[in-house]
Amino acid sequence: VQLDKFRQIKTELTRFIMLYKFALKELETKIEILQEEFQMLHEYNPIEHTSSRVKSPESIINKLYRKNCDLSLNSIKANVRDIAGLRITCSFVSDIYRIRDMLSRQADLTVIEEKDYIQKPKENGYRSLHLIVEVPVFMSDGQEFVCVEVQIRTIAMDFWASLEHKIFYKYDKAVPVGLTEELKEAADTAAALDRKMERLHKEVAEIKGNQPDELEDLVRQ
Ligand code: 0O2
Repeated sequence: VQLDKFRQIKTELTRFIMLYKFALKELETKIEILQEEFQMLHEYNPIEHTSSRVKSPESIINKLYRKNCDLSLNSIKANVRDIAGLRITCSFVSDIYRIRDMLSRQADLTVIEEKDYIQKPKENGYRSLHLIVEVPVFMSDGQEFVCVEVQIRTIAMDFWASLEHKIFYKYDKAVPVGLTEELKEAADTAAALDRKMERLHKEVAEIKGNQPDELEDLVRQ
């Protein structure tokens, strides 16, 4: 009887984790399509790169403990909405919102939460746009809706966040005050760089917009 129970739990768990992997695959495909279409129509790709991960069991359990929730698949599904995570790194801040809008318009995807840490950065300086989106996953025995956390940020925001993450864990979450202040300053410098790059990008786009393109040149000849 115990062996049967064990087998059943194993099957349930495998299926549970698979759902998140499939949800990520679906979202990744959506992003690839947007990238290709954008490149074709605008000769410009707003996405630098993407990465994805499925949260480790240790990290899921830690989060459940932190939130004081019980340990069951239903509780995990309801309380840990970043089991599947997709990170999209863009060149410019305006691209972040452009991608958010493009995703929101897709009929089979629902944005159920948005946290804008760009308009309202965290106290430590962290900036990013976080979306919790729900995507349908079609399995052999029916359809399930699965949550994915999408983090959209610029290269500068990503650079900052990865260093901060390393420092945070190096000091076992007790970062010295001086370092915290310097990190905050670095976050503000990164934000200033983002503003400057955006302005330059717009200037270049305007100049390009006033120049004849290859087709116009061909027609003229
Ligand atoms: P990992 O290793 O990326 O998985 P909630 O889920 O809404 O109950 P939570 O988890 O605080 O609460 O959600 P939030 O604010 O959306 O942040 C979740 C994720 O954003 C984190 O995941 C990080 O990836 C990233 N993040 C948030 N704040 C910071 C920060 O100050 N610095 C850095 N470097 N990253 C941050 P995890 O689960 O913490 O880690």
